[in-house]
Amino acid sequence: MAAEAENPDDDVPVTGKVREKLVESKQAWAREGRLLTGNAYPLGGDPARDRLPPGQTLVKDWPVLDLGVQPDVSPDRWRLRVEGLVQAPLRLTLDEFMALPQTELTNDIHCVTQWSRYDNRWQGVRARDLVEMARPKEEARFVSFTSYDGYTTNVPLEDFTQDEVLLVHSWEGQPLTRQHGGPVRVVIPHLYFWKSPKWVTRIELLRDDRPGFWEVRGYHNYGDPWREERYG
Ligand SMILES: Nc1nc2c(c(=O)[nH]1)N[C@H]1C(S)=C(S)[C@@H](COP(=O)(O)O)O[C@H]1N2
Ligand SMILES: [Mo]
Repeated sequence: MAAEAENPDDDVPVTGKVREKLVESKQAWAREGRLLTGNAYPLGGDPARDRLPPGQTLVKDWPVLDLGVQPDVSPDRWRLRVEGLVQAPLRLTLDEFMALPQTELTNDIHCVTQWSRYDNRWQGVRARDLVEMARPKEEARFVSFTSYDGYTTNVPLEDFTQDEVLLVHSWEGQPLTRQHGGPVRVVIPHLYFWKSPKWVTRIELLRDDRPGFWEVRGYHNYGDPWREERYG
């Protein structure tokens, strides 16, 4: 998977190989509807009452999940672009990103492979602030993310601009490690964690939705953990 070859300063070395077997087995699970409990909200698990979504198990450690490829994004090479249907496209260096207003938030994360982790303390920049800086055009409805490992995912713009959505550079007061997506990843805590791209470099605003890596391989297009939207 190539990084942005047309921009030499965006080019970062990638180590590891995409684990095709893992991708295949996750795809097969999606086809078979594995892990579904049939206890989804609104008939089962209730977000107002239960902190843990249906079918999830609480973990203390923070698992690492990716395609087997971990890009080595040095801080001086990292760029964040906000483009597409915007009036003022952004292209930020890490220093410029760190100089934006900072927010600290604590929230829970839920992975489709059934682990959840409570009380993750993040520091970063609110997604909404970034989007406002880029001045979205009227027609913008969806967001497509691209990462340095070639991973893509998608969410509606109105989900990306919710209060609790951050582009994070720190976790528990420490810089986000490379394995968890450092220097900067997205965290969208109200959706399954595959919707939170690590090593993010491009945020594109779109009129029409553009399903990402897992979305075209059988995962749900939206991914609400309370409704057990694991597969689509
Ligand atoms: N760039 C990128 N982002 C990604 C992934 C990936 O493979 N590449 N995997 C997704 C999945 S499936 C999950 S569960 C979370 C895992 O994040 P973690 O390794 O920090 O727990 O990252 C998501 N974001
Ligand atoms: Mo995941």
